[in-house]
Amino acid sequence: VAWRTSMATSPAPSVFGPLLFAGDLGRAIEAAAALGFEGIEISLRSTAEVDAGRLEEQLQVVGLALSALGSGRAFLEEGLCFADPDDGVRRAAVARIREHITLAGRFGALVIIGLIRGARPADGGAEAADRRIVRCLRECAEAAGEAGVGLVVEAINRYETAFYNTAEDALQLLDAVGSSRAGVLLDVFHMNIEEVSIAGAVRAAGSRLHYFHIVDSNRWAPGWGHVDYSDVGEALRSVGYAGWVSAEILPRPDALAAARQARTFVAGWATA
Ligand code: LER
Ligand code: MN
Repeated sequence: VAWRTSMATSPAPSVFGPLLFAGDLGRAIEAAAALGFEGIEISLRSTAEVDAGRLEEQLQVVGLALSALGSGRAFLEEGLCFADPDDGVRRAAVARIREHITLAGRFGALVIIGLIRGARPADGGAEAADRRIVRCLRECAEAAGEAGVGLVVEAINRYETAFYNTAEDALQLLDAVGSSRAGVLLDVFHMNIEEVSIAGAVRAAGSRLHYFHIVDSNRWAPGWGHVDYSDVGEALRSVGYAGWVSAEILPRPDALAAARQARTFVAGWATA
């Protein structure tokens, strides 16, 4: 197998921790290319944070792809989300994703639907919040379909959101949305908290697994925690996974050391 390896970064510093070289896209691109990554993933609050033409040029020079655009920062930093009872907030959240889709289309990248779903239902109205999420996501899936862009729904642990914590939850959301094109994103950090078995979750997602966040139990680079990655690799192979493995990891002990560990780790792991 040849999983393509990516590294998650951001053009701006963020309260969202597991990003490398956040605030310095140039440095992120340079480091990723030098270490042998094939792509970068960009966590974007808004597409206004990047100049698409310049990004295209920067990536082209070093031969990197854009694997995916993250969207959680729009929630964490601005409170935009699908679950919000306020129409205007939901519309703004969907508008952001539409902009992400347009930008992603230019690069053949996926768009990640994670925390943009929201964190908690307002006033305990879980079912109403859920209906809003499904409706918003349906709109995004339609826009993505028209643009030929892939959407991935990420399962996120219970401490960050009440909505869709496990692979099974994320698969159910896809079913509710009814999009055959959208897939799930599984993140080893979240799976370590939520799943009975990480390998089991990967197998349950099967061909609907379209993107994968590699990271260890402590959110450090893979290999620096206690996840059994040989199990994870075997599960990915068993479902014929052929997508990206993207390192969404804390910059510990520092960004460069973390990036180097992730890249070196994948080199050994993916061929084991
Ligand atoms: C994002 O990829 C993630 O893993 C979440 O914890 C926050 O969006
Ligand atoms: Mn993730």
